[in-house]
Amino acid sequence: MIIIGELINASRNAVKTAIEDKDAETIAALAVDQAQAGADYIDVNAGIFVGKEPEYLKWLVETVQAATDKPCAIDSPDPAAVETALAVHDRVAMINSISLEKERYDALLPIVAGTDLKIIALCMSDEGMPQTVDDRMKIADKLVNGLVQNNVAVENIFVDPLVQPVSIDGRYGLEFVNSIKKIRETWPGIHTACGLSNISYGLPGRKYLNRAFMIQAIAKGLDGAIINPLDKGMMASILLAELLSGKDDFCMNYLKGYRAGLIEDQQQSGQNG
Ligand code: THG
Repeated sequence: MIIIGELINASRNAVKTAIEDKDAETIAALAVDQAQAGADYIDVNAGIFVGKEPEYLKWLVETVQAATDKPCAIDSPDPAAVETALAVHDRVAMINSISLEKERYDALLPIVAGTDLKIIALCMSDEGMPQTVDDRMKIADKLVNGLVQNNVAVENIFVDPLVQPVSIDGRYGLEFVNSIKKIRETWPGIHTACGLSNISYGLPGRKYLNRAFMIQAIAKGLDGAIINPLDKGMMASILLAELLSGKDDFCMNYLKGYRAGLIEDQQQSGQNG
């Protein structure tokens, strides 16, 4: 599983304050903690700051890079902000994300064309949110073809079929995981990713729903996720699902996680139970 740590997001109050105060120490600690917990990419999102997003995103990238050796996932729909952040990024970044929304697509495509950047392709268009597997596949088809025709390797594309709350429509979970399966069958070598926690929006007991959903998605082939890697219960769920889906040769990752104390009753350990 390719883990994208979600915690450096200005929609979280502590992060919003840290950005406004240019408090590099707080941001650096979030980057280091997530990297140590297993994050492969550190998501940076300053989307709530209208007008200042490019400046703030650049500072976040600089601060994260000074603190860890992990690359960033640059989380913005604004091509100007992406470009500013990329200019100071000194490793292979992930762009989060391109979509089929025309303005965003037209501006981001030239930025990623012919590069070896990792790119999340979000299944969203100007026609609104996709509902079914078919809706998602139609958007994914255009996104993947557009990227490949512009010399982006299939292996660098992460299709995000878009998670929507199961409290709004009881089929949203199913449509999502079935899309994961279809995407992985349609384009061998392609990756998938998602922001998972939307599934539980509007319901109590969110972390349990998120973990169960993660297990179902991994069973269908999900291999990337934007999550809180400090949630030990979620990290345990990932290890268990990958082991049971034939993705953990000789149980190596499971045993490593066990030794690190992930596989235990989270309530008794007092961690994120
Ligand atoms: N797809 C893609 N990118 C995305 C999303 C997506 N980026 C934004 C979002 N969705 C994913 N990122 C977050 C970031 C923070 C939170 C949720 C999703 C969040 N965190 C908890 C909080 O603030 O309380 C903290 C985590 C915890 O303690 O459990 O809410 O769908 N491509």
